[in-house]
Amino acid sequence: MRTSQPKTIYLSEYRVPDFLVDHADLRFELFEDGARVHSSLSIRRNPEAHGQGSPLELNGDSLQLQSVHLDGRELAKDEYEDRSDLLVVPSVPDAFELRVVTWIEPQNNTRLEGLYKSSGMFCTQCEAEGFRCITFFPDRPDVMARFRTRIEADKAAYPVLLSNGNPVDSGELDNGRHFVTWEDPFPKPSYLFALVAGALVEKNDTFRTMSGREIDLRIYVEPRNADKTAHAMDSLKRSMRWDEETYGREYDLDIFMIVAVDDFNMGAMENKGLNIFNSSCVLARPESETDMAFQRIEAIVAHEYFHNWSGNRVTCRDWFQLSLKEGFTVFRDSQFSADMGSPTVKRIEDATLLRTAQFAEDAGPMAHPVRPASYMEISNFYTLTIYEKGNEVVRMIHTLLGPELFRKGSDLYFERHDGQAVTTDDFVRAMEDASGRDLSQFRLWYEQAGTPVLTVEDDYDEASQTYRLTVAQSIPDTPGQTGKKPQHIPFALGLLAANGTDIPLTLAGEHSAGVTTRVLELTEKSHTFEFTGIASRPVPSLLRNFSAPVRVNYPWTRDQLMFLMSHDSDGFNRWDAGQRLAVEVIRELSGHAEAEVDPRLVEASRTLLNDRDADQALVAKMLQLPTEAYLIELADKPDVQIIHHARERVVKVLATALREELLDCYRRQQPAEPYQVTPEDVASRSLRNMALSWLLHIGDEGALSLALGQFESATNMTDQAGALRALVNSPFEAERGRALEAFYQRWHQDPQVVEQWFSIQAASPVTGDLPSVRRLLEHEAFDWKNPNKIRSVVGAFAGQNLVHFHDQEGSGYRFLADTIRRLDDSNPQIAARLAAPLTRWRKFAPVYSEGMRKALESVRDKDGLSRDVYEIVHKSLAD
Ligand code: B3K
Ligand code: ZN
Repeated sequence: MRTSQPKTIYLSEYRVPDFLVDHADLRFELFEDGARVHSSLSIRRNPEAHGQGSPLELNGDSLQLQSVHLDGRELAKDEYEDRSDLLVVPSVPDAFELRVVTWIEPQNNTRLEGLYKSSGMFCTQCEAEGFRCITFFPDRPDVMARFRTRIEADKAAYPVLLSNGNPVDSGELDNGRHFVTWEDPFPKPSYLFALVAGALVEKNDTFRTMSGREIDLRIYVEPRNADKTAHAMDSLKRSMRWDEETYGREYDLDIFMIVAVDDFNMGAMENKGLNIFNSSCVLARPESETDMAFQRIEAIVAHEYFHNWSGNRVTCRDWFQLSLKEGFTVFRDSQFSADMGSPTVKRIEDATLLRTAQFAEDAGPMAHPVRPASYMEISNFYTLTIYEKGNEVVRMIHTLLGPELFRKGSDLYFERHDGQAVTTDDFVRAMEDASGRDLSQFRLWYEQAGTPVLTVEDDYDEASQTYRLTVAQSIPDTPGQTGKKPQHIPFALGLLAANGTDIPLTLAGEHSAGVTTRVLELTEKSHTFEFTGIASRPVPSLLRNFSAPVRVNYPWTRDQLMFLMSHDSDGFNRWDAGQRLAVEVIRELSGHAEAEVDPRLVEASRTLLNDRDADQALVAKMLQLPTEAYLIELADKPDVQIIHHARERVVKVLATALREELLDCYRRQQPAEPYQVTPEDVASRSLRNMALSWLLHIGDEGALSLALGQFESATNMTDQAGALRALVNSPFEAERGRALEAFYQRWHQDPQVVEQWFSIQAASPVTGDLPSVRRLLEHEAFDWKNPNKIRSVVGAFAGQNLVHFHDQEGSGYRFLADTIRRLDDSNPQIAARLAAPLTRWRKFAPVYSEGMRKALESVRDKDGLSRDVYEIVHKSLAD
């Protein structure tokens, strides 16, 4: 039981390490009842450290220490101290070899940190602090060592033995055992260490780098998944080529390996030369995975690959700098995805995630800057702020510098810091040095939490033909931060003339350059910009392409929004105008059951459905109504039930009014075979499945037979799951039950498909009531030890099925609290993640917030709470 409060770690207390490790020579003896780890470290005092006589301290977690040798001599028990989380050797020379033997139990490791077993294979997850669960080590990213790793295991059960780098030796041992030794020539922090042992099949390919080296590419999977690797392999080759062309970055080892494992706490991990992936983020074939999965896999394969430079060759000095690698790498992968598909759609997807989930995080009790100043448990800081806002911050630098200077900056950064562990400040400095721009005020984006709000006012003077725009910024207070300074914000905008064309933008005192989108730089609390030569009152198109992660308030009329929807040359803002219109219409209905749905929304949707010339990928996005989560985020003291019903009504009104157009759309949108994940085909499938789901929502009999036909004959999972989801959310009870049953019978041997089957039900307002969700937890395919299964039922219920989760009696909250308490002992990282929906309790109307608070308190009162959950719950309940 935890008796004391977990410690807070502060950035301001950062000290360089007292000791450095040049080499780490590891030997793993893997058995069914545990693993013996022999570690031999060449250690020396860090010449830059202050405490020159300081004792050696190595981190450890859940280790059984068997022996310690210093320069070949075994230390007596009184020559070191084994505090469970630290091995202390008080007296050591300036340079020495330390040999430590530990015993660990991977088969009992349910936290999935360090070395553990997943479906019979051994695998590791060391970021952020998992290496200390394997052996004693200075487990911090600024200690970079060269690793040599020998793995020994039973040959029949574990024919494949992998670690980072290149294989340098292998051979047979007694008792049917064998070994392989790997050597990684690049010094790396312990968090990038990886080991895999299992009965895996290998899928091969090669890649010729820009300098002509041939790289051996391998994807390792369990034999049952052998037909699901092609897409990841293609994605990997595209990523490698793209990083050469866009950033001049070439791969450095001779082998690049990916391994798929079923039990994994997150998506994937960029271990040097040996990426380990959650199966659901790497394995796909058209029959069993959806378009969304295909796109996600391409992006994650790219992300992990890009880390080889942004993260591995240049790594983080400490975990406060996490966004140095994550924000930059998300930026790189989103540029890549934009280049591979539709840039506008990618931008819409990124902005949607940011505005729905990161803005909510930034407005809640866990709000923190992109570079946090303190934490209790670093695992809690793999957040949307670090990743997605971090991406936006790098994107703003790209916008301010332009692509050429940004590339100069990234070249300088990689060159200057190759092989080093650095800070976000080093990154910004490289950008400054390469461009000559001063980014000192811009650095506030890393230091200040909270989402800036831009309030825009305008005024047109016909006599002088000038248009004046005043933009004021304010940044809300967040826990521990008040009275914030104005930030440096790139604010892209355009002005539309009455005929829908862009007006050339000339500021007072300038000569016209004919530019129609300008990036204004906001640095003060308020700015007024005066545009000249404006013949009539324009409609402003603000924050084009979402040029900064901010909220914009401007009083567009609904007619202006309709106008922007059809005329704005900025695709993102066409979409955004539609979202704003829909938000207003839904809001207007909230709590007014009898109010009419504004016919303008119906007409705008009709126009979109009929517009065959428009980019169908954008049309598909524009027709999607804002999610409940987004509507809640925008509202003050939201009433979830009211929002849900208002949105439902709009769907019903649209589906009823547009029945013919939807049927026509369904028939028209038939992508050609074979299945391809092009923006066109994805849009086509998305439109037809949307049409189907709207029509089934209103119980349309004609659509029912279309859905049943599609469900039976679909040759890809996007269409099959699309039909299933539409049926599940329809009033056709018998058909719904039969489809769910048939789907499970067909796919029960494929865990990834079963996860979809779980989440379609758990996220549905129709089938996802709490008793039904509880029944899913009893299902034969559910497994409390598998994070994907937990996410697909509990995560889908609490994160997407808002009408049931926010049941006014509080049953959904109590259920989530019970789940968190249950998981806190076995897998604290997953438990802490699941708590996110409850942390927002203060935002909601009292009828909800009371129950949420009580649920949090019941978690707080559990004995022996993990540090992960402790931090989240205590910060959420703090005054
Ligand atoms: N770097 C890993 C995330 C590790 C999370 C540890 N709790 C994956 C990624 O961002 O690429
Ligand atoms: Zn990453």
